[in-house]
Amino acid sequence: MKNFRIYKLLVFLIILVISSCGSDDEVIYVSPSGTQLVQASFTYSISATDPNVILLNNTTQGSGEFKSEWNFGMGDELVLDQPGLEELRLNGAGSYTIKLYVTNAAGFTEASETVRVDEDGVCPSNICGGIDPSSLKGAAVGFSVGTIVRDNRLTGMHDEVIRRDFNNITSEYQMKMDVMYPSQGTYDFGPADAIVDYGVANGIDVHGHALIWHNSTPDWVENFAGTDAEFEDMIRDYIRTVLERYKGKVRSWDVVNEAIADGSNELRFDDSVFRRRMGADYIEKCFQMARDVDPDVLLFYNDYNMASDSGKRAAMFAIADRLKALNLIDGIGAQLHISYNGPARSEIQAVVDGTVSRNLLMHFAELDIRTNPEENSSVTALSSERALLQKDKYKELAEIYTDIPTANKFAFTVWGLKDNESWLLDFWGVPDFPLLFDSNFDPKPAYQGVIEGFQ
Ligand code: 9MR
Repeated sequence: MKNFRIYKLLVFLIILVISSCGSDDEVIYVSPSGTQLVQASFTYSISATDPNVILLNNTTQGSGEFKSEWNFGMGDELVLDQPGLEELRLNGAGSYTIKLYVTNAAGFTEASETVRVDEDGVCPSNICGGIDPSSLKGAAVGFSVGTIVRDNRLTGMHDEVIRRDFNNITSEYQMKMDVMYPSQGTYDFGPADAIVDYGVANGIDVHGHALIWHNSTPDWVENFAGTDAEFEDMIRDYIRTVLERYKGKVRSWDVVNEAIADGSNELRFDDSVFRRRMGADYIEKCFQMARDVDPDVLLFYNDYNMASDSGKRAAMFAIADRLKALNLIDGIGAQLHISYNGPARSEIQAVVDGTVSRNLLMHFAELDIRTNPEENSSVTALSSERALLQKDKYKELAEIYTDIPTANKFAFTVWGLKDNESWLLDFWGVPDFPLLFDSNFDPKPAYQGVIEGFQ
């Protein structure tokens, strides 16, 4: 008798644990004898003749008698399941949670599915208009969504968020010359390999950034001891070594980054050892070197302030035209480090229009949107008002990008994952909140803005 009570208590506890651990989709009751178990389940398909109708298929299996009842998620009474497929018409746009309750001698079990409907009818695989709003990459149709990475930020939450939301990665600084080629004849590919391997292992495209950048030149290159011809050979060798190593693994490269001088819109001279040593056509030379090594990898020219500065934009398109005439360039990267209040939509559109009219790929390459750009600002937190203005601006960028012809789309890349990791904090020395996730990896309104803009 005592044993029987303990047995009953144990069964009660098991029922309690199992039912409280189950997800919303799954409530399991077992009989005290452990027999007559049954688990509710169903699938659905969209009717071939009416896009607003789904056909419910009760796939519950179990021994003995059981009763199946539907809750169609429209506030109705429970409806007894009929033999064969059950037809259900879902009229208005929205989400419907359909539940199936199955009862037998052991108790009842339940299964549920949420079905989305838009103006065209039921959304196949819950993706409306081709848009899957549950992630950034899901919402982006026909192009990639990128973020930046470091080799020591590829695990834990970084890894989870990258794999959930992004299908393109750019190394923030570890695939630049000063890291990969620290001294003549000695390469350090450790961090770059880790990043590229991560991309390959996870099916995420890798965008190489950046082969030639005046701001990431190692000292030995700045002070190169040989002749100009030897300098050029050294650069050819460097480009060959890097591109061969990552052939088939890196999909695209920024070959030259930020070649245009602020103010004059001429090529940088004093601060570019490449321009000084290789001549006014050094950009064409570098692109040619890259093309010769890997004709399949996509080659980009990347620069900043292309929207806000029409003079710089013209200078950049002049570079692109020279490269295009030689068939050496595939796309343009517009960095887009911008603010919540500018540049204007029309200025951003002008970058897109110039790129599309040249039949080049458009990379929105280094997106971040400052919320605290005012000089001498004492702001230390993100107000809800600024968060919404930032959302609007991200949405605007996403809309502009989405409207680009498919053949010219490439990637929409945000320069950082979460606010407290942005380069802008050090650069401006004031608090800011420029990215899509807050410091806890929680999506901000800006994240929603991008999803909305992609639709
Ligand atoms: O965000 C990058 C920062 O962590 C690096 O220290 C810096 C130098 O390698 O580069 C920053 O990224 C720059 C990018 O490569 C080119 N456009 C401007 C970016 C911000 O400075």
